[in-house]
Amino acid sequence: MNNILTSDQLEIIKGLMQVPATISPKYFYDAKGSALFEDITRLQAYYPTRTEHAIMSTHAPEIARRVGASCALIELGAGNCQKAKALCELIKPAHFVAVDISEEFLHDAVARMRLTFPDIEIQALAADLTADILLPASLPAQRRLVFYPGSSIGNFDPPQALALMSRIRGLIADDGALLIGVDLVKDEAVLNAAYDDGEGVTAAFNLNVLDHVNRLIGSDFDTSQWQHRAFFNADQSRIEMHLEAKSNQLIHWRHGARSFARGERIHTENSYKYRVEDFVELLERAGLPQTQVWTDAHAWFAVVLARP
Ligand code: AVI
Repeated sequence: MNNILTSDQLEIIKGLMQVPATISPKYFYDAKGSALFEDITRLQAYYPTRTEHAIMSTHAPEIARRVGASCALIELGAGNCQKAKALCELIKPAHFVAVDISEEFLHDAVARMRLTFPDIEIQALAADLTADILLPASLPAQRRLVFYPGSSIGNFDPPQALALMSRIRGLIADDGALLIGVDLVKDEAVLNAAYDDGEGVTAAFNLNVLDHVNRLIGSDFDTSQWQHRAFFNADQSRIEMHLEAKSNQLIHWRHGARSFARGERIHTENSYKYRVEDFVELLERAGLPQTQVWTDAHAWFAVVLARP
């Protein structure tokens, strides 16, 4: 590591120096964190993934009919492209662009997609969704469907979520659409269990961010001295995840240090939960007023198709 800090290092150190300290949830997703997240999606307690999947399967014919064939499909946060695979089978797009922050992860997933769908033009795009999304120049000016599943929109604060929806509105022009999954407000016990599962997988996922940060800034966090905390904050309508110090400690990194008192927390993630009407209003404010909403029998999760 030389003396010039990368933007990741600057961002992490700035967050650690704040009171209370923060680490952006984007640092969850190193190779181990991505694998742990996949484990989370298979947990009984973590209902969002299977509930979204069930909604999409139940309403597949209607979704396909409303979306139409031969569009350019753009998936945000594509990851292993599993969700896009199911959608490609359903709507048979002419083009598919997989967008994700992790280029490495995308590379293999896109290679597998090309083998599965030789007739679809497939491209990978590494992009941070907090900035402008510059689609490949070679993508034809064709009706676009942006697919943003998994309720990842919940990891943005409402103003950031509005900004992202507005950028998506710009990407799809007047004839395109957005298909998005959003997690809904529900019984607190269900929410708390989903983010503090009995098997400790979410705890391992949260703690792993400290190992990743250690590698990124050369710090000396010892994960055995921290514990996972997750709870629903009803005032903010969000799950909050934190790491809480089990002892007083001084954490060093190259050219810096910070002390943490026992019980002090590092805020690592927010996961906002919406009421359907509030999410629809957000879409309207982003210029996407025509909406179709599908939910499950418990109304735990919603899949929304939104158009200008
Ligand atoms: C990626 N994102 C939608 C997940 C969520 O539910 O907010 C991340 C997660 N954090 C803990 N469990 C899952």
